[in-house]
Amino acid sequence: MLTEEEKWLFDLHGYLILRQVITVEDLIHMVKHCDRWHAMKESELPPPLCSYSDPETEPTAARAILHAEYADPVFDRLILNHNIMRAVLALTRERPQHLLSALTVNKPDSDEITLHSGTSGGWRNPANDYQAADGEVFATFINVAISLVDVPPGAGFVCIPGSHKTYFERPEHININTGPPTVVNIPVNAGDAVVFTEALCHGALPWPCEDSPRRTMFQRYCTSYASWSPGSGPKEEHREKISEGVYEMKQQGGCQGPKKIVEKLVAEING
Ligand SMILES: O=C(O)CCC(=O)C(=O)O
Repeated sequence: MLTEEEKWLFDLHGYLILRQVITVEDLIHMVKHCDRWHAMKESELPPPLCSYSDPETEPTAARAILHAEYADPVFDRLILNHNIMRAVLALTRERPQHLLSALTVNKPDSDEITLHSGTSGGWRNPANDYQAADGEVFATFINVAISLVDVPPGAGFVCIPGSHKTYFERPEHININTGPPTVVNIPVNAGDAVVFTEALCHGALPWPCEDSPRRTMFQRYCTSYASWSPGSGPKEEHREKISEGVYEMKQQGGCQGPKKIVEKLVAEING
């Protein structure tokens, strides 16, 4: 699924940039829906859409609207996007579970997104692991940041390349503004995706454009047999709003055999 060079890069850096993973039509559609939903109050969002934090009570937090796939088929099919699944299937050894989608808007006055990872703070989350072995790369928790806008240099995603394998605690003075070679900014174009393991130390630089916000769709996947959180899995009460394949992709599963949707995706991607 991943080329030898992609595996080498992911092992070295902890992330991979996938260029132009969605069509221009889907991109335009997603931006339109993103702007429409982000203009709504929390109570106006179509269920089960909801925000991490209600903008009325936390106005400076970058608002992330969850579960867009239940409200629109273009967001539903994004979860099974072949260009993205190629990486997710390889990284999970064909045992993926879709955990959460978060359609996020960052404005110049949004709170800073400080450096963090699933392994920082002196606590190593056993469900957030990275390994390379048997000629493959393996990650149990993957975040895919699909940018819906062009992100200029000096804004957006930053990370400490290689930090997914770090043993030592990060010195306190290292932060999102530290700059290269320690903290690297990844400018992308609309339609590009950054696939990274949550074990990678990452954050984001403030958004500079007053007239147009940064819009990103974050898709989170884990290995289907890792118990990430008790509530993970499809929302049964809204089951009819998502496709059969996405429903299965959201289910937990054993490590023994691949899900049917995975077999289908592998056959389609391998052509
Ligand atoms: O805005 C970004 O690019 C960083 C987002 C982030 O830190 C996360 O999704 O965990």
